[in-house]
Amino acid sequence: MTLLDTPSAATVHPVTGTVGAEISGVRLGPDLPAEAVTRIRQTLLERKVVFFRDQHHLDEDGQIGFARLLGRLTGAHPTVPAGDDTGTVLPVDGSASRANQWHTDVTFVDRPPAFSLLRAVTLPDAGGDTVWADTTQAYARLPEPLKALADRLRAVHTNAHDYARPVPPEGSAERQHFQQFVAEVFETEHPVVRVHPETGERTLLLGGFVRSFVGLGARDFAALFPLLQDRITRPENLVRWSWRPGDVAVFDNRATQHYAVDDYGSADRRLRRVTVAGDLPVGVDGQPSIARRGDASDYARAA
Ligand SMILES: O=C(O)CCC(=O)C(=O)O
Ligand SMILES: [Fe+2]
Repeated sequence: MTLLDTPSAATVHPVTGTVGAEISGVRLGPDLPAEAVTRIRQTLLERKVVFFRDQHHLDEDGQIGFARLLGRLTGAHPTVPAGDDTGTVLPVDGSASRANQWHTDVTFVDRPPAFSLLRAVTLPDAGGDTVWADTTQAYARLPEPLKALADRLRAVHTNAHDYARPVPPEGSAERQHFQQFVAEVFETEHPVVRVHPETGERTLLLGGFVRSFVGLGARDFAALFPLLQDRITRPENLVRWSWRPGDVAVFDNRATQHYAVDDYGSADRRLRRVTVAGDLPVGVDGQPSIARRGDASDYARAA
């Protein structure tokens, strides 16, 4: 018997063959029964992303309270100011920034979040989907020689990463967000293959904050990074979600990357994000990640 047919009030509906599941029959909130929390967590570890429709009752406190059932929270963000009094909610607003770049959340610090929870607030009439990639499946689907190569690589991640993109125009909301984002520079060395602390599975840790590979020059990095990153974003590893009002998505940030599709023009699109604190990643050789610049201990221990 797999998890997908364990009896419970919560019903699990796979969205693709391997990644993503919609869970129905639960009303999210701080007082969710322990049995439902266990089932959600197990489904999350198995399917990497879980979706809940029609959570119209869920307000900001409810989102925070539910997130706490999955673990201690981080601060809203290491550099971007929180959007609430508790200091744990990150406003996601298309007028300030659009995450149309593949990434795992906050990998530029030494302890990236374990889980991210997104709650839809205002959505465009059409478009504005989010796509997730399963980095565990991506690793499992690598040919053996590429696994062996990845197993031994370490990468440097930084939030001052966006050299390739033009700096937004002065005075714009995008410029203000960009300046906040890079106000303090963080740099962390992570293993490219991480052993997941809860499942023991090997999973690729790359994404848009990676700037270099340890021991390799810029040319080798430029050749090798796309080779591995493009394996992650193959369609077999993806799940795409079309948001509706009342939706909540929770993802295992240790086993996914995501991308916010920027196809909704000037329409309003706002979500609220809360993140659950994560461990220090460890590579297949047992070597942990190393913070090289910036102190994110306040962010990781927040609330
Ligand atoms: O806008 C989205 O769908 C996702 C934004 C994002 O990357 C995040 O909140 O971590
Ligand atoms: Fe993100």
